[in-house]
Amino acid sequence: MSREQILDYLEQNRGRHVSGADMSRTLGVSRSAIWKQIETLRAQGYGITGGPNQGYLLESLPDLLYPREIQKGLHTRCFGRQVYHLRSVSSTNQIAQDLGRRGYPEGTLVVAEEQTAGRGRWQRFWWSPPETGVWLSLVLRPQLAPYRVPQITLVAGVSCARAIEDYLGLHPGIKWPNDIVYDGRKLCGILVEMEAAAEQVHFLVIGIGINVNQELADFPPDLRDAAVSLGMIAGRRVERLPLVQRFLDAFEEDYDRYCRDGFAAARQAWLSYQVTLGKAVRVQAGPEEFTGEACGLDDDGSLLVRLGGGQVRRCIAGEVTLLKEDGERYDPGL
Ligand code: BTX
Repeated sequence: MSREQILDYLEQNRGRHVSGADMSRTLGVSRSAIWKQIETLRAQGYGITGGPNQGYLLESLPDLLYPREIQKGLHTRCFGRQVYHLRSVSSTNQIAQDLGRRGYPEGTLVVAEEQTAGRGRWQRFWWSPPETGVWLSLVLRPQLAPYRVPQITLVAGVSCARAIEDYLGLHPGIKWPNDIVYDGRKLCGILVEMEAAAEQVHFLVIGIGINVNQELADFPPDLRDAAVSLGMIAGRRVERLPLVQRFLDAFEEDYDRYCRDGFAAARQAWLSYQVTLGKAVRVQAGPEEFTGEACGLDDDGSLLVRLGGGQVRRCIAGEVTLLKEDGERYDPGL
């Protein structure tokens, strides 16, 4: 008899007390063994009332991203079919990279309640406090040349925006390449890391961080003007589980389409969320910095920027700050 079976049993009988004796008969184990497992489930956050003599009632599920709970509502073929859940970890990308090197299959998911050294792009940090956000990483194994990897980053951004929109009815924006923003504040960040040879990607790790239930005062002072959470926008507590499930469903669908048909569909979808084009921008690309007007998204996902002299520059990777006409920062420019 596994803990899982007890949970299934309680779930099938949601809303009514089930007697320890009935459970013991159906599952073929002693009442004291059941009681022990119930104690463990309680420690894991399942709200189970009652005892061996009163019967048990499952009142609430934990607000934690347990593999079982994620997988119950998932419609994917392979994303999230293998899940590693951690209470606290340095970085889910770090763990997913280790798993990738050890040959774990496409779709392997690492999800944590907290990251102590969450990372952003260019060695920046990603603030990931306990139980208030979605901090996850996926291992992917696309048949892809490394130069096309920035497109997958855009695909992930679109899927994330779509999941948020489907779930909460909010229309978030995407700042090139893939900051998900709301009213100019950062809601979600995406970090793609790869291991590749010259011609072929070995595997990718796609890391997604979504702020969900932090309040403004919870944010570190230097992020308060620039960051936002879904709960702050919705004005209520937002459940994380359905968000994770919708993201995995959406991303697998978009990723499969990308692998099959190329970038065109994701590009169109990206355009429907973007908040960068038509704006004055400053671009930091490696050691170079230039300003101009963001004037298009190229077929390969590069940002096109028209410089003062009319010349158009393509930008494959870089950091974009939206500017006001007078060159002042327009967004908080994280
Ligand atoms: P980024 O380099 O675009 O953004 C990092 C910058 O964003 C930081 O320098 C800081 O100013 C700001 N920032 C840090 N934390 C937050 C936050 N919680 N909300 C809003 N702004 C913030 C974006 O990098 C990529 C982030 C990916 C995070 C995921 S979480 C799961 C996975 N594991 C991991 O270590 N990283 C990824």
